[in-house]
Amino acid sequence: MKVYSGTNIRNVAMVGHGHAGKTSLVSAMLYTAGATPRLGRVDDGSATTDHDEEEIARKMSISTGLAVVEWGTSKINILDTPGFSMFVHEAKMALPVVDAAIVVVDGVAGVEVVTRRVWNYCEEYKTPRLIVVNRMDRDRANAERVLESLTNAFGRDVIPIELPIGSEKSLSGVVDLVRMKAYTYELGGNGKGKETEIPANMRAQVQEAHEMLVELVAEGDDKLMEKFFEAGTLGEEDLIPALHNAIREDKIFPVIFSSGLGNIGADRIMDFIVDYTPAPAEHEWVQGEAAGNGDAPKRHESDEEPVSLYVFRTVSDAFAGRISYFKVFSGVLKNDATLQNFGRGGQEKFAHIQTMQGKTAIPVPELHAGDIGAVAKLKDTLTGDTLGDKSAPIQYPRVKLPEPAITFAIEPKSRADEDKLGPGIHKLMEEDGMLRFFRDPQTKEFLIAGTGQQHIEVIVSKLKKRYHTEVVLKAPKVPYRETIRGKADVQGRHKKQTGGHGQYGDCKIRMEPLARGGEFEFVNDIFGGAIPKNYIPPVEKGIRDAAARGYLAGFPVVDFRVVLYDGSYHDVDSNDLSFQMAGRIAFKKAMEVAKPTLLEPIMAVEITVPDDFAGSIMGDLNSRRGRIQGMDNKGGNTVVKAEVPMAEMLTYGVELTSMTQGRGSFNMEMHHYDVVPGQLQEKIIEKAKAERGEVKEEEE
Ligand SMILES: Nc1nc2c(ncn2[C@@H]2O[C@H](COP(=O)(O)OP(=O)(O)OP(=O)(O)O)[C@@H](O)[C@H]2O)c(=O)[nH]1
Ligand SMILES: [Mg+2]
Repeated sequence: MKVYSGTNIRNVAMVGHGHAGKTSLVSAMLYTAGATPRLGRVDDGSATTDHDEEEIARKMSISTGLAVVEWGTSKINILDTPGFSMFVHEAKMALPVVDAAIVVVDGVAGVEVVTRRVWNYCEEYKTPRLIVVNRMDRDRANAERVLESLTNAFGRDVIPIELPIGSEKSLSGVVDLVRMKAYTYELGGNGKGKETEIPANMRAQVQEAHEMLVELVAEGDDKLMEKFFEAGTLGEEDLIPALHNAIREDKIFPVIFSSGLGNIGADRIMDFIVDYTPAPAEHEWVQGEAAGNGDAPKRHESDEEPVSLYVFRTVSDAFAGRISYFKVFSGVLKNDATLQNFGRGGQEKFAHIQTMQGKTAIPVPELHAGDIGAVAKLKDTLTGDTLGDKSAPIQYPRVKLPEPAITFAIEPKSRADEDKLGPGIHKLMEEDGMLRFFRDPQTKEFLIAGTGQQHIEVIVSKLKKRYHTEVVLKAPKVPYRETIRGKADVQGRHKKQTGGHGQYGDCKIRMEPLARGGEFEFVNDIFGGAIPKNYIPPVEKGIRDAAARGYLAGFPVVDFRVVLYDGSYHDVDSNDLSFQMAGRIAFKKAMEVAKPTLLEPIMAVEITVPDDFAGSIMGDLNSRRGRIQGMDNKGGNTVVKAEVPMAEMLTYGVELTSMTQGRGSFNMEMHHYDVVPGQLQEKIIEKAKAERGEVKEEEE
């Protein structure tokens, strides 16, 4: 592959709702540009950017794939991102390294939930957008209706710069509303459009759409406006650069039409990318984060600046090891360069730099500012890291990801699996920013958290196939706690004075509840040496130990205060251990009278569903003991905020998917602890005791 630089580089991300045909369109572009010998298909596992085992098995993208086409004098790096809601954070992670997003919309469904989601990501990153209405060959595909849904959702700056010729099975080409030319294709052909006359029956419609476009472009530019008023129209020599600028500035979002499967219009998408989306060099600069000294360095995407690059993706390949995908934001990266990792310290050697065509590496001698590449075997570099010329430090901002929405307890199937589990998951975490693995300090279970049921299923499958580790998933145990609602005033005395060296400890305590979140407070209120100073910490320790082991059902006791106010000791027989025992006995006696009760974690949940589902979602939340906190309407979607006990949400992801035909999404985080209703307490206590095989501890 040739070396490209400056204005000959384009970086785009394919984004959009699942199944809109992003991956198929990438395959169509590759085939049309001669990069692959035949048209790859998602359905038979031959699509270049869905090459992972899991992607092929599930016929959907799971992580961002990279493809590259040489089109005319330009090189286009294409990042194919997943559209399924559980993996759509990958689209967000791609945006900082591209200069435009290709928003792919289904020709039948129009704007969908994830279309809006990725649109919002683009707004956040100010990413220029080109909208492709794909799958126009399908039954009931309808250009007019999809355009309407687009302008309804995203405003009147969304405007067609093409119109389709024919529809559904008779789709045969497109009319370019800028150049006013028609192109026809053979369905399933080589993808090269043949220039022809605009069909006579479309002329009036085309003329009208052309005028609308010209007016919108002229509106944004005073000089063009004048010219437009004088001449009554604008030529393509004016229109193309003006559109290019308007798109770069997010003032216009043009719409074109295609069929990925039928290979219609892929050549036009590449033409449009080259003509209308900005080259990296057109950005004024790329902003780094403020450094320790308060300076926020920035770089022009120019070969003249010191080399710097940002790692946006990491893959743990079972054979090649770790592969890091990066964008060169400034300077020229030469093969075999040694660069500094600014976040972690340490240096990395870039041996065998390459550009990726799906899973295939193509070696390159150097990569210029604005280009995207990959390298294997960096030692300590992970996604989000910035590396570069040691003398010119900079750190590009990392992408903020949401918190995981679902947690499972994970258990190895066998002893052999146990040893492999940790290392395997840690490898997977390198490539997956939404995967979490930790041990619950209270229940001692290993937990695995992710974006949803299917995400976790993918992880389990990867563990099995890549790392030959088999696991069992279970709903995680709810981390209940215990507390008190009443007061107590008790004595705890530990005495064993029969023969030999005796044991003696004695304390009097008051116990009272604290506000939620108050944890534990110990107050020493001993006057006159009823207990010598050195025996007071042992009393506290005895109480803490007993509280950690729980009273009702083995859950830690929290939110209470203990005041130690009296006691007695024995000159010979008293020691640390005896006072610890006295503390434990006092604690238990106090719990008997202080009205112990169970606490459960309450989650703050935010659920987004299409409006039609709002009613049933709220009803369902009620049955989960949820408390609705608010409701919001966001263009066709209802956002419900609620507080719901964690115990009722353990498998919510699956249930939400089935309640909303996969169109709902949710997020939740720990909010506070609250008292478990009486009738549930008994069940939980019984169950916990049974699980522990509880034998009541002997009174000391
Ligand atoms: N009829 C028709 N089917 C298409 C077209 N493009 C894609 N498909 C089919 O639609 C399905 C989804 O296509 P993909 O390319 O995987 O869609 P995607 O947007 O990459 O989906 P995710 O990766 O899950 O976000 C596959 O079965 C394709 O064969 C098209 O233009 N016309
Ligand atoms: Mg895909």
